Amino acid sequence: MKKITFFIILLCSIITLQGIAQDVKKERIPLKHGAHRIGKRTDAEMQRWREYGLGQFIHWGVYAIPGGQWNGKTSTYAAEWFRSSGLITKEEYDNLYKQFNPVAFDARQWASQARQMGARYMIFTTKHHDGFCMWPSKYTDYTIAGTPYKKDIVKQLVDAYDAEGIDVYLYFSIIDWSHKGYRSGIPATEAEKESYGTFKAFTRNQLIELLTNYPSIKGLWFDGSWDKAWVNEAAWVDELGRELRAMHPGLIIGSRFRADENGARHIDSNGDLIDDYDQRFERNLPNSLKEVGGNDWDCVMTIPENQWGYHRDWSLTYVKTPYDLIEMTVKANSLDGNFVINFGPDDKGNIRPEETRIAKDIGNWMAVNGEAVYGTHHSVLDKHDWGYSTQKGDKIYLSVFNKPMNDLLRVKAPGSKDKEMVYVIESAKFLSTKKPAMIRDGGRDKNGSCYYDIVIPAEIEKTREPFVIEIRLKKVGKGEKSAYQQALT
Ligand code: JFZ
Repeated sequence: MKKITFFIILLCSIITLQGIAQDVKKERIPLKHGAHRIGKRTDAEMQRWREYGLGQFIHWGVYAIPGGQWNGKTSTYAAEWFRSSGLITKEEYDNLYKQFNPVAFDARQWASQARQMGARYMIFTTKHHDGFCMWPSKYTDYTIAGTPYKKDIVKQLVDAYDAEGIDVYLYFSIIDWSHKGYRSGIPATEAEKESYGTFKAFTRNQLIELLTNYPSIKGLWFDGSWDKAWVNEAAWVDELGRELRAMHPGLIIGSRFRADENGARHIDSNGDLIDDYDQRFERNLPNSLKEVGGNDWDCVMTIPENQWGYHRDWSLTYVKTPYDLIEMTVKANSLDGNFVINFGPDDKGNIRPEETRIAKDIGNWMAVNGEAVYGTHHSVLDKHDWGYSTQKGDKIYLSVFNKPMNDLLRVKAPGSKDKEMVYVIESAKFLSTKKPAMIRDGGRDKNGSCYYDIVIPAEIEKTREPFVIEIRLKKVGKGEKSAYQQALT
């Protein structure tokens, strides 16, 4: 008897302790500089961002001159980091801009190519870590104005992309190797603090300058914000963010701009996303909605393995194919994110032929199947091995990348809470041929989920291309299902 009492007491204390532990976990830390909003933004500008589906990134700067090679030596480093490659002296690199003269640059041609690819927004590197400004900044001489080319590149791009109806976002690196006051470590002495203060003022001035010069832009895409010195400035950076937002209503800023007062980046000390969308999926797509955590997010992707800026030699790593990139685009949208493909133009202002071909192929596919991407989100269906599904309103898009050998596409409809009702496929058509699909009934499982086999016809099969089937589901009485399916097939 005593033993039983002991065990009951033990059990009760375990349960109570667990309860306390959970309460402790839930307790929120008061934060001044964490997330300023819980959950997604609900305004029209952010809704527009959410519907882009596909974007273009452009990394362009003086690093395009070496293009990963110098004095006959090739760097396997990211080409835009060439200043740190060890193949060039800092002095040589910092004088490259005196030769920057992209005579072939045609902003309208780039914008027209981007539109043809199906990009709905574009992110442009106004300033990368080297500090070189692609606009004539008043606050430094290290800009496009000091090159033989002279003309404002940011302005030309903003105007050209605006004219194509493609929203522009400005990439801005906090790291700036060209500024005397820039440092990565936390300033310790008064002199260091003062010097870092000049860098902070400079950064603020440049950001205000960008928003003033290019008022049509929709957002800022920050990078290089991981230095301890910057992370340590949580209050100041938060205030700067407020100032920029006040200047530019609707401005969109990702999670790679500022840290909270405890140094937490992207996700604050309470687990909430800082600012408007999650930037942590760079070159690394999530695999489930759980990983996404209910936040908006983007995934920026290179075409070779890890080259953002122009590299002359693309034979060093695997180069993604248009179908790889299309699959990633659809996958991103099936998990509520945007996918952004990077381009690295050369020093003359040409987009390399490989990138042009890829853009064209993606554009041709998007022109037929883009409905499965734009304005869509995750669907009510489970993940299937043949590909990804997206949804817009009551239309569900099945994007097929792994076609079954038997040319039957098995689809599992969701289970119905009402035991007497089941889901049937009300309509199904191929986006490429616009023809309806034949469907075979595939039975029902214990949970009330119904299975259907969509027949892939020879004319789709022979294209050997990823394809999309648009379906609509309908809830019917259990008994009606067989009659309905017979009528369909
Ligand atoms: C940064 C840059 O250093 C790089 O040159 C390029 O511009 C890219 C878009 O951004 O690189 C990063 C930044 C963050 C991560 C990885 C690479 N990250 O958080 O995994």
